[in-house]
Amino acid sequence: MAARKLRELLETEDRSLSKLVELLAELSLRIVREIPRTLGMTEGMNIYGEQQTELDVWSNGLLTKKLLRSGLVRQVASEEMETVMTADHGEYTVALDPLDGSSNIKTNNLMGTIIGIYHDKPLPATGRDLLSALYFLYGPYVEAVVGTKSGVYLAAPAGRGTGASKFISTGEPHRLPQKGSVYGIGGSRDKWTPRVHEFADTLEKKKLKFRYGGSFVGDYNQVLCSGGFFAYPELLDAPDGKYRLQFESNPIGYITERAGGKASTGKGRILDVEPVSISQRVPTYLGNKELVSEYEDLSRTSLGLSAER
Ligand code: AFP
Repeated sequence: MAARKLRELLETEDRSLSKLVELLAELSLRIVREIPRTLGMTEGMNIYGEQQTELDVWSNGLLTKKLLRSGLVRQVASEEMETVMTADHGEYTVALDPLDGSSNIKTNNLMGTIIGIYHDKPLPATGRDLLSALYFLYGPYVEAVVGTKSGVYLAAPAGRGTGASKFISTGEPHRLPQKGSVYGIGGSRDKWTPRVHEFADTLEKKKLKFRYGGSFVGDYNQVLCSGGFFAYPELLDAPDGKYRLQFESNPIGYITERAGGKASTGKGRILDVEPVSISQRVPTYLGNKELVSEYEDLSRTSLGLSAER
């Protein structure tokens, strides 16, 4: 299949969605340009008690303002805001993690922007209702990973022109490789539950290579491209793990399923979790179907065991 501009590829599915993704792609390139100029921390905390970087605040402001003024988006919720923001009109609802992995700024490691797009659904919403989900990975190059009902497209700003028109995709939907070769698991090892330890041992025995950098988009992208398993699991002191259902687990879970993989809370499908609040967290297990199912089986059989290792 011939290389295609991302905008044109999405236009064949839905004209307005293509315009929205075009705007997001443009903004992602602005965020990347801003990274070296805005390296500091703020005094502020987000609603989860995490200290915000200047770039968290700046990118949240940029995305929220531009989306609400676009005429396309009626509601925006963000990991960095306590309340859902509303515009007078627009057909889409957007859930944002404006700068995932922002604590990686000081070490110049991977970061990204995660976006869930719904058609006219109030937030919080179930992942089942997502129309599209995407992320931009800020690595050696900016990569757009866009999941829609027809599949997952990877694109890089390798074309001519400015902003979003530059993003070029092979035009072929991406699938998780059948046999996985890498894995990553977040959280401190001393806080992993016995079943998470046991499953990490299983993955080692299967000769998967451990790769972990502390940014969801960066770590997940390795699994999407090489196949394998990625989790931010339940922890002994945080049974719901770290990831926010609306802003992290649902969008990446959607992309995983569209690429032929599986996205689980350890007990069931992430996209089926009924949301109880905008800030809700869920344990998150993603990757090749057989591996995620194997973890679910282990989880079922070990339920009721003591948390001591
Ligand atoms: P920050 O945005 O504060 O850097 O958090 C990033 C994150 O939510 C996610 O991107 C990482 O996978 C995870 O935290 C890393 O957490 P640990 O440091 O606990 O492994």
